[in-house]
Amino acid sequence: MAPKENAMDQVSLKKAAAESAADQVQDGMIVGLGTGSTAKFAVDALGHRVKAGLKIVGIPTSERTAAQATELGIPLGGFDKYSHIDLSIDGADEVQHGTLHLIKGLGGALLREKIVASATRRFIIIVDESKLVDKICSHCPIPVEVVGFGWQLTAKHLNELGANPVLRMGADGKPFISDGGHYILDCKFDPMVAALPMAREIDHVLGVVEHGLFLGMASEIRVGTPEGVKVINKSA
Ligand code: A5P
Repeated sequence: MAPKENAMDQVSLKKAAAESAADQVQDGMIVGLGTGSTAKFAVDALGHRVKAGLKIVGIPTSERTAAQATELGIPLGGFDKYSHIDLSIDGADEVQHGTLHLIKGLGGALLREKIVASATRRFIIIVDESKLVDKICSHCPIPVEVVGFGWQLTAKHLNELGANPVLRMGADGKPFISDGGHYILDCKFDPMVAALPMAREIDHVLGVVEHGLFLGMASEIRVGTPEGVKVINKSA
């Protein structure tokens, strides 16, 4: 298949997964709105449903998503008013078969994404098949959000864990700054079967704000495949 055709297919598979997740949203729900190219389709679909009369409040995981949702007329709220979220829909960079552990944050929104996910009752992840892996860190680095002050020392300590950290740069050639005002170190560890020990090690590095390992958080994965959207549940 020609690369362009292949890319088009991937877009429609992401869209199908996103729309199937948006169909799960019901009237009256507080909904976590994810960030990234797949989550964007889910927010679009919710925008259409809101125009058709669906009553929800969205809690966005980034300034980007907040702008998109506002444009679409989706009412937004925050944790000043709501302490739980009924359902969140977000993408992922890797999903581990079996455990449903995730890497998130290549889009730079991992901190807010994790806060939203942690308050969520049903966390639906939408991906195409290319995101499914047997080992965490098979294709992607683990994004680690760090404070700017002394980031070089934080990087050094992460490197001692085998992270090979690379400071993420923005399109302007300057360090990428997250919505929380932090830097991101992309950490390409060797592929691992058990991610929990590494998550604990990263948690203890001074200067780390949060990392992109989302362990045990996903309730279900909706995978866009050429045969239709496949749903993988946590217990499966
Ligand atoms: C944003 O910070 C990320 O966690 C995204 O949700 C993740 O990178 C998936 O993005 P895509 O749907 O664009 O692949």
